[in-house]
Amino acid sequence: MMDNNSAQRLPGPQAGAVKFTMLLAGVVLLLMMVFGFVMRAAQGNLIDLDPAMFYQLLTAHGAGMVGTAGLTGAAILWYFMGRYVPLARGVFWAFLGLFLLGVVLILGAIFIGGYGGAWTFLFPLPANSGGVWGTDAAAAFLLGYVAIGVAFLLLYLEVGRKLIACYGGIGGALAWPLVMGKGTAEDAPPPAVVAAMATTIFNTIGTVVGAAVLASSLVNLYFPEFKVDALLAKNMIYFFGHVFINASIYMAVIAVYEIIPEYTGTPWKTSRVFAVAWSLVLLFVMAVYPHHLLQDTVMPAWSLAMGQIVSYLSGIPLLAVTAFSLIVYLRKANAMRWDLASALLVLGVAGWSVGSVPAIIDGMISVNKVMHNTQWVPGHFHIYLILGEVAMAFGFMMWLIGKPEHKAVGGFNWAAFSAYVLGGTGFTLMFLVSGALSVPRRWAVHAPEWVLQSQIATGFALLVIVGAAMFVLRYLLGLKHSAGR
Ligand code: HEM
Ligand SMILES: [Cu+2]
Repeated sequence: MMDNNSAQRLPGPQAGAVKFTMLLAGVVLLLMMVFGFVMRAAQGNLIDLDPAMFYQLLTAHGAGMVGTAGLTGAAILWYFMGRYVPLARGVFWAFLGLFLLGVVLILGAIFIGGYGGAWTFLFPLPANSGGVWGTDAAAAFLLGYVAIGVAFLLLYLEVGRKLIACYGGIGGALAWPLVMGKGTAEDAPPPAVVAAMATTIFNTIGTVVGAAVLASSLVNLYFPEFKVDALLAKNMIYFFGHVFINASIYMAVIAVYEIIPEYTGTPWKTSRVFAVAWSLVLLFVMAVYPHHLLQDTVMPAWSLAMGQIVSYLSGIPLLAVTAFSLIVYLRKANAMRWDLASALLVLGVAGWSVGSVPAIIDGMISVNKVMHNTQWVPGHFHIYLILGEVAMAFGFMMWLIGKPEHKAVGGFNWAAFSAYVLGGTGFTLMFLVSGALSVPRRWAVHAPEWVLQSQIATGFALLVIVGAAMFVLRYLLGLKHSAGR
């Protein structure tokens, strides 16, 4: 274990690999945003798009965005864990290689094979395409996910075993002595380690469950007599999908814990409340997934009731590890220095916290009856993805390029930040408005009375893309001078 304070000043041991990954991620985010823009423009009748192509874009956008969110989260986790434990370099390259292999398979399945069954690959949709795509395309898509799943398992295996070895087991890394009132805050692992240990555990479990349902779906594709229980498959898929996308955000917040102290000069220590909240996050993030199945009346009633109750409760530790911790910390700190990196990181925490509110609302059975499968759903998750996870990823990228003059909030940077925040807010609000008006989600063609909302949203989407393109450009130009990180 390295001394926490001296570790803070060292560049990440695999800074080059991480910087390269973030560049790839930035470019993919932009491309996927353009796909999103095209879909919204088609819903607004601004362009003519073949519905089959809409579903291909929807699939690519969903899988591509969720995958990239995971990729950026994992890169952040890897970068900062390298400050505390000795990580084997080859593992990150294997992770990236397998990840890219998965991307190639998925893109091939969609744009060569015509697969358009959405990122959730809900059984038996991959197999029942109604002639739109073939079995091989479905298999390539599922195999792409398997490659990405193996990539994540490898990464977590390395991070998990090193944390366990260096911090005295899982309990030690999760700061359980502090939770029990035995240890002191001085001896507790730093916030980043607690977050890394918790995400490693729950996303490993989520990925293994995902791998199991992927494997059964793959066998079923070629041997239909091997039957998969549809309800069980749905449970496993939503468990995996829910846990994976949440993990991407919970990994990205490590950047906030590690970088913000540089802007205040005050170390960020693990407190007892913080440690308790992270252990609750670890449990709740897994227990809450039935909120995706509230309309499945065949589910046991207790599990749906649990989904709703845990949905309410999980807001508390979520806010405790994000907004509340940040506010408590900033009050202790003397002064906060603002630049593009710190502004984006704080935006990420705010966007994540705000986005959890419409999510919890939709997790209520009485509301879900009305809002299920409306654009309310993409409304809430685009808030905590565009203004949450992706904002934190961009914040990390801006911090990586070092020099203060590249990050100062003024001129170019201010314009980029404003476009991104304004665009992101307007774009997601239009989804929420459409959802409140019962506009269904995932429809290629919109009824005339829904078109105006889609058109306004398309304009805001353009603003988001302009802002994001400016961040990526800034990053690219700044990379040359980024040797210190
Ligand atoms: C400029 C930014 C973006 C635009 C214009 C955009 C647009 C869209 C549109 C139009 C949909 C389909 C809505 C419907 O169901 O009717 C969608 C779905 C989705 N988006 Fe985005 N999006 C953006 C950013 C993001 C980001 C940053 C993420 C994640 C990191 C993301 C993840 C998703 C996911 C997971 C879906 C659901 C796909 C499905 O229903 O299968 N999007 N987006
Ligand atoms: Cu969920």
